[in-house]
Order: sequence, then C-alpha cells, then structure tokens
Amino acid sequence: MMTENLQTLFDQAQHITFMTGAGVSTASGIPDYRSKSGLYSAKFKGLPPEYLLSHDCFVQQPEMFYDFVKENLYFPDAKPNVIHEKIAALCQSGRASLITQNIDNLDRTAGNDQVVEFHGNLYRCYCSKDGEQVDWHDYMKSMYHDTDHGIIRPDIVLYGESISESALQRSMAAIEAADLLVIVGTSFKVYPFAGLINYRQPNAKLVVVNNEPIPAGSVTAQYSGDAETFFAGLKG
Ligand code: CNA
Repeated sequence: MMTENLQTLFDQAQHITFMTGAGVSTASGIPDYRSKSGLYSAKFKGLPPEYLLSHDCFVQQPEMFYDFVKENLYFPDAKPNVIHEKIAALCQSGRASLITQNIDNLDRTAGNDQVVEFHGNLYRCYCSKDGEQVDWHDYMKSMYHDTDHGIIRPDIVLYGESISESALQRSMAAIEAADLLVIVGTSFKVYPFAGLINYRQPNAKLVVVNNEPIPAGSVTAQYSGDAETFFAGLKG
C-alpha cells in the first residue's frame, strides 16, 4: 500500500527523475538478472552470463553470444505494465524524466519517447561490419547480415564496453534537473549507472521502490515491496 508520506513527496516535487532497472519489467514477464529466478541463477553451456554478455564473448565466440542473447533476452510479446505506463504519463506531461537500464523497449512501447536508454535497446540492431541498421526480426533469423555477411549485434552496452557520451550527458542533465529522484526495480550494483546519483542537487530527495534493500546511501523514504503494487496506488 502507498503510504501518505510517499504520495506527498510525489505531489510536491517540481521535477521527478526515475532511475529504473529490470525489476520494472518482471511484472511484464521478463526475468531480471539477480533475483532468485533471474538470469544469473542459470548457466548456459557452463558459462556465466557476465561472460556471455561481454564484448570479449561477442568477438571471440559470436555464435555462442548469438545463441545466448536470442534464447534469453528477447521477449517480443511482452507488454508494458502500470509502472511503465505511469512513468511514461509523467514524462509526457513534462513533470518527470526517465533513465532506464532496461533494454527491452517497454518504456517506448508505453509511449515514452524521451527515455534515456542507458544500456541501449535490443530492438535496434546493426551490422558490426558496415554499421548498417538491421531489423531485429532479421537478426532473429540469422546473425549474419545478408548483404556483406558481417556479424549483426543488438545496440546494447556489453560488459567491457562504454556508455555512449550522449546517454551520459542526457542522464546527468536529468539528474541535475530533479528535486525528487526515484529509484525503482534495480539492485543498483551496475556502474556507472549507480554512480549517477552523486550528481543530484544537494537538496534533492531520494526514494527507493524495490523488493529488497539496495546500496543507495541515505534515502528520504523507501517502499519495500512490489513495484507494480506501488505504482498501481500512485495518484497523479
Ligand atoms: P537486477 O540486478 O536483476 O536487479 C533487479 C532488482 O529488482 C532486484 O533488486 C530485485 O529484487 C528487484 N525486483 C524484481 N522484481 C521486482 C518487483 N516486481 N518489484 C520490486 N522490485 C523488484 O537488474 P538491474 O536492472 O539492477 O541490473 C542492471 C542490468 C540488468 C542492466 O544492464 C540491464 O540491461 C539488465 N537487464 C535488463 C532487463 C530488461 O531490459 N527488462 C532484464 C534483465 C536484465
């Protein structure tokens, strides 16, 4: 249940910046990484997901990378839930911004065209040889680009790769604009994403909505429970 105190923080905020992770999409049927039922609890051909989602794996074992990504990351039938929808509505009204670590496209499907996709988007693919954009449906059929036989990849940030300059700049601007930061559905262990909160205004308030404790420092308020329930109860 939404406590009055938390609702008041949302009502009084001039600008809210949401920072989200895989926990906002579990209610849409997409597993997260670090929960008990998450992707990291499984191994694939004896290899850990951290390696399978790395730049090294993509370069050295591209077939393995492709099989892993195709079988475990793509959920094209998933639909946005109330969390994506309420955040999108707040962003559309200009009262909020969103920085997500998610690569599942659900914020865009919910109508959020301003979202900062910190780790990219699975449904944008390109050929690593000539840089040409490739439809993700074609990537699902083959990892090879039909015109030049280059290896196709999704436009996501792999372990060992850097965040794009534009994503960093847009994220910092969103963090600096906020008098309320709301962290939702993330274990908050991945850097540089987790380090973004260090750029917040000194008086900015910090709210955490997650079903387990996370290392976010001193928070103004927190909701320990299911993020879908929290957002269903959020007014305005
Ligand atoms: P994570 O490390 O798996 O953490 C998810 C967090 O959300 C955990 O603390 C969970 O306990 C919590 N959680 C899960 N479901 C709920 C819920 N319904 N209500 C409240 N809390 C919940 O994932 P992070 O996002 O922190 O890790 C960052 C990685 C994961 C990024 O690089 C992402 O690209 C990557 N990822 C993305 C997706 C996606 O796009 N949907 C899915 C899986 C992983």
